[in-house]
Amino acid sequence: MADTEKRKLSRRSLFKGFAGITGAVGAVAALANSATKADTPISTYSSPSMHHDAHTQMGVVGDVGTQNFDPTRFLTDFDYGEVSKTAGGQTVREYTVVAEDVEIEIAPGIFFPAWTYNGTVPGPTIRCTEGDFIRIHFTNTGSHPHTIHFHGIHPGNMDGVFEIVHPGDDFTYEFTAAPYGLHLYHCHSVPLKRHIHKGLYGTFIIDPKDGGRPMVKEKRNIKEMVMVMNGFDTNFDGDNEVYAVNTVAFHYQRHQIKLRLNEPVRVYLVNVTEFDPINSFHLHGELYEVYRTGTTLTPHDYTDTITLCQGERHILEFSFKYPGKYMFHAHQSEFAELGWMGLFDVIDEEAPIA
Ligand SMILES: [Cu+2]
Repeated sequence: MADTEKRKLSRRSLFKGFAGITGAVGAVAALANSATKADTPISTYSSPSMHHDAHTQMGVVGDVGTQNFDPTRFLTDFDYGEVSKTAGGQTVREYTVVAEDVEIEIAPGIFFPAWTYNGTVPGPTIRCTEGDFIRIHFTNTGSHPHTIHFHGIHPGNMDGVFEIVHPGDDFTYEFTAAPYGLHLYHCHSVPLKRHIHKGLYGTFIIDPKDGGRPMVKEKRNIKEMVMVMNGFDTNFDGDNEVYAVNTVAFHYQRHQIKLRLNEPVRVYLVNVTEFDPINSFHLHGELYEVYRTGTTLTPHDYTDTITLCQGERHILEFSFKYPGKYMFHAHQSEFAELGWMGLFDVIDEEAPIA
C-alpha cells in the first residue's frame, strides 16, 4: 500500500472511532493501527444511546482519566515558581523541570508514548513578570537527549539549542524575563519536529510590569485560561490522528467551560501542532480582540477566526452577550472532527455556577 493511502486510511478509521455508532469498531481499528493499548475492553466505549447520536454529534464515547492530567484544571494552572529577591531587589523565580517518558491518554482508550516536562503534555505553564530573574533547574530523566528552548530575549548560551542535556544530566537556564507577552518553550533537540511532537512543550507567560495586563472593558475579575492547540501522530506515519486543545480530544465538549454572561475572558492561545503547518481558533456567537504574541496592550484585530502557524500564539479577549452554549474549534473541519472542539456554557450572571 502506498504511504499516502495508508495515511488516509488511518485518519479515516480514527474519525469513525469518534463519530458515533461505529465508535467501538472504529476505535479498535485505530488502536490496531497505532502504538496504543489494544487490550482495553471494547464495551467501555459503546453505549446504546450512541445509535441516536451517531449522525448528529461529534465526539467520543467514554472519558479519559484525569488523575494524572486534568485539562480543566490545566486551563488556570499557572506556575509562578519559588520566589525570592536578589540583594538588589530583583524578583527571582526558580522552577524545577524534569524531562520524563510518560504514557498519556489522549482520547478514551487511546494512549500515546509521550516525552514530557514534569509528566504532563503540555508541560507546566511558567508565568512571571517582565524583569524577573528566571532560573530553571532542568533534569533529563528521559530516554533521549533534550533541552529547553525558551522564546523571548536571552543570551545565546541560555537558548537551549547547543547545550544538549543527555539522559541523566542536568542544566540550569538563567535569564531576565523579556519582553512581556505570550511565549512558549520547547525541546530543541533533533529531529526537532519529533521532539516537540512527542510532548516537550509548554506555555511561557511574561506579564507586563506595574499590575499586568488590563481587564477587558469594565474593571472586573477576568477569567484567564491557557489553550495549547496540539496534535498526536499515534501511528508515527507523519500525520496527526488526534487533535485537541490541551491534549485530550473533545475534553471541553464533555467538560464544558462555564462562563458568566458578560464575564471578561482572556485566552492564552498557543499553537504547537506539528506536521500540519497551520491551526486555527474559531469562536461561535461572539468575536474576540486579538493581541498578537501578547506583546501589545492594544488589540490589532477583532475577529472570530484566527490562523496560527507552528509556534505562533496570541492573546484573545471576549465576553458573551447572550446565555447559551457556544462551540469553539479549529476551522479546519477535519481537526475539529478529530478532537479539536469544545464548548463554552454561558449562564446568566445571577445564577450560581455549578
Ligand atoms: Cu527532546
